[in-house]
Amino acid sequence: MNKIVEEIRVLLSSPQNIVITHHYNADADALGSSLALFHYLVSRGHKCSVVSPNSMPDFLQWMPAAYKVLKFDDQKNEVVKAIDKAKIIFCLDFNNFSRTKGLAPYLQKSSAKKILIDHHLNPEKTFDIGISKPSKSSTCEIIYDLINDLDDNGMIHIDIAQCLYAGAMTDTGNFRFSNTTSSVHLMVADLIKKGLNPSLVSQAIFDNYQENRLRFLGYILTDKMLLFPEYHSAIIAVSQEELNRYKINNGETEGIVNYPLSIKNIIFSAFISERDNEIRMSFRSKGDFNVNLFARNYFNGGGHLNASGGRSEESIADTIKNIKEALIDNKKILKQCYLDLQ
Ligand SMILES: [Mn+2]
Repeated sequence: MNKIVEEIRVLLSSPQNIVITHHYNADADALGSSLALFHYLVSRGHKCSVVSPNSMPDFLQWMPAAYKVLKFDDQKNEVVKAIDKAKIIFCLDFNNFSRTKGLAPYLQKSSAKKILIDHHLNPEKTFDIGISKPSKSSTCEIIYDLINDLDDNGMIHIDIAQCLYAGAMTDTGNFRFSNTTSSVHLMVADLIKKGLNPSLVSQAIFDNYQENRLRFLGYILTDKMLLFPEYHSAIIAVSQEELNRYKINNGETEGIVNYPLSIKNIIFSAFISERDNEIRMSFRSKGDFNVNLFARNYFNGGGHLNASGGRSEESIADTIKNIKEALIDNKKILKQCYLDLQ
């Protein structure tokens, strides 16, 4: 028997006050895994709150019980109260407290047992119990495994299934990325047997945008995508002014970084956006080009082998320049990774 699972089994053997939290700017995996775990723990008789560092994007509001999520940026008192009462804090889809921004000090000073459940590389060693599985498609899949390991597969109802599917679908790029394992397909098969309708979840996430988001996409792919064929790379950078002009909200740029990878010879893509005086960067790759390392080495970030993020304190123009220099540094590796894919 797995020691960590047994420890969690003991912790959950009597009703507890529990907080579930995830990283800043929640995506479908962060929110989906949190709400799936929430529904499961509530069914088992625990008192549970999901706490988010900031407000969630519109395309995730459909998730069952999303309206109950407490947001630190505008419900600070309720969040602090929930953390004070908690005996257990589940930390999902991040492995470094700094990823929760303003919420981090409250989580760190809490005396609750902190349980990490995550699939990013290089976890921080500050959690009491850790399930860190970078080989898994998503945190949602690890939550599914945990529920199974606790012998509660029969408790997975439709709300849990929808949340789990949403995270696994988006973190695998609709089951296209290299993290699309047999285990994630087996999970999906089981969820469908339990009544999940995959196309409803897919529509709720991907077919719910306003016109402006598609116009924006057209604009940036036409006018803003820079290609560097010699490095098999692409960079897209958008300013705050451009986001304002197209009324693009937080979260609505999600996934845009993947578009350049559909070009035949491109194996690395960077998306840079300026918001609230901060430059955020997303990196994606195909094959063996390690963007976790790339983000760590050059941009104070990290993530997975083929998907990562970073930050820049500099202007957009200087950030583009820095990425280009990093690409020059990696020219040989990029070429080799490209050739390996042919
Ligand atoms: Mn994830």
